[in-house]
Amino acid sequence: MGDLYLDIIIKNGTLVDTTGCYQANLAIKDGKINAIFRGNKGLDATRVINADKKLIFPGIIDPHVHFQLQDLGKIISTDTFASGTQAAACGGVTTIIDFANQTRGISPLKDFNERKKNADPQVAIDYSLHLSKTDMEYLDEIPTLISEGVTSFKFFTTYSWRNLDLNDAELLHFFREVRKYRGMVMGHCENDAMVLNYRNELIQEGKTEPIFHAHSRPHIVEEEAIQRVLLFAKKTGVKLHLAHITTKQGSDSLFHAKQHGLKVSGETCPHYLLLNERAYKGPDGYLNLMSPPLRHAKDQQALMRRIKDGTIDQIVTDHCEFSRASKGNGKLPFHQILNGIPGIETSLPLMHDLLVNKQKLTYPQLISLMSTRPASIFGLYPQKGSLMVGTDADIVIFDPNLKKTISPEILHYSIDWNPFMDLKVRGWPIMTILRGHMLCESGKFIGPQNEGKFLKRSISQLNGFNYER
Ligand code: DUC
Ligand code: ZN
Ligand code: ZN
Repeated sequence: MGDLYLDIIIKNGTLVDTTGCYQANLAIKDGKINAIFRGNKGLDATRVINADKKLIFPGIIDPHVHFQLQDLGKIISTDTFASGTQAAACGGVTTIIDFANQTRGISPLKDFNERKKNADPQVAIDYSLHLSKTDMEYLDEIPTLISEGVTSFKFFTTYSWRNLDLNDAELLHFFREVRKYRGMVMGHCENDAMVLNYRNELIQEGKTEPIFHAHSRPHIVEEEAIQRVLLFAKKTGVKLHLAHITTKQGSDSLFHAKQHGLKVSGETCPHYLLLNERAYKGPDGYLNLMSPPLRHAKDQQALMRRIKDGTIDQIVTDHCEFSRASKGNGKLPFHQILNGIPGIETSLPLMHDLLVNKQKLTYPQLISLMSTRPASIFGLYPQKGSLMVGTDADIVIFDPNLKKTISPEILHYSIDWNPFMDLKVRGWPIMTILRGHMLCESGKFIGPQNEGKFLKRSISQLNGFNYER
């Protein structure tokens, strides 16, 4: 059978990419998509999968996750790169981008190398890293980082109490340097002084329950910071990506910036679309703290409009998993509770149910938001984010009619709680394939545990835009 003998043939499925949905068979050989064809063609394979009434998606890409989060050198989140990437695979995710966080005063190259060394032996799916820049030292390492495949540089406008923020002068200087080397910046945008001010007022008034986390970071906190960094991006010409937009005002600012021709993109997360401030009430309210905080129905409707009109480019999870104990078991004031919730395993089924089943977006729109745009924004397309012959065979087989109720028991996280507890969805991934390796089948991780590889990204076509020379 020679070259024509294939590893996997997926028959009778409906393939989905950004151009449309079409009935075809897909063949995999040596980790790549080898053929897309109709009929029989006399091909044979080690495994033939009948995907009748199933959808075939390119692997989901989540370019904003925090596995094995460290603070001051200590791991504080509950997952590891191993457990996190296995849960991701069970949710149909085949590529993540995590972060190497620069420790102030330390070489970011060193932080990057350590983070990579840590992740490499553990990852079940492919991954890349953004570099979070926390001071003005070592800006001269940017070109070396870019040549190592780190092309996106994160900044924070807040978290001064954790030494993560850059001030305005630093931001402008940092943007100019990244622009010089043709990279892109990605921002967590909240006004630090306002957060501190609101927070102190609330604490002085004895208002320390979880709901006051949201009150300490009202809409203006996000709106101001987004508008400021957009101005800085305009001034310096750097490509800018806005992380986790939560407000109507933030998404409107992105819309106007795009209309004015800025090289800018933006994202939101399933929790901002599905949960609101009410999730901070009740005995488990403390678990749902993240930043920026959950908002109101009006914001959810506005975000949905900006998804539909193409302003919001991608859906990411900002996955950051903590146990009840590490969140303080409900005994801490809001400003001492660790921020972050899990989301990576449920993002595809939740977004399929919300965006396709309920909001009537098309399957190509869903795949654009969760695979193709993330790949193209961060320089992974077309190797990732497409179903094209010759590209990586990262595939999700999705049953659009399989019904599930979200609960910790059906998920692969290492925690006993979930922010989307008891939500019912129709549609669930039933197989996940990474470069031809079957990783998950029928809700179980069955694949090789460390088949994942580091993806070196290149600056050409980052954000879907080229810098003019
Ligand atoms: N906020 C962040 O900025 N990072 C991780 C999780 C969170 O809630
Ligand atoms: Zn953030
Ligand atoms: Zn984050």
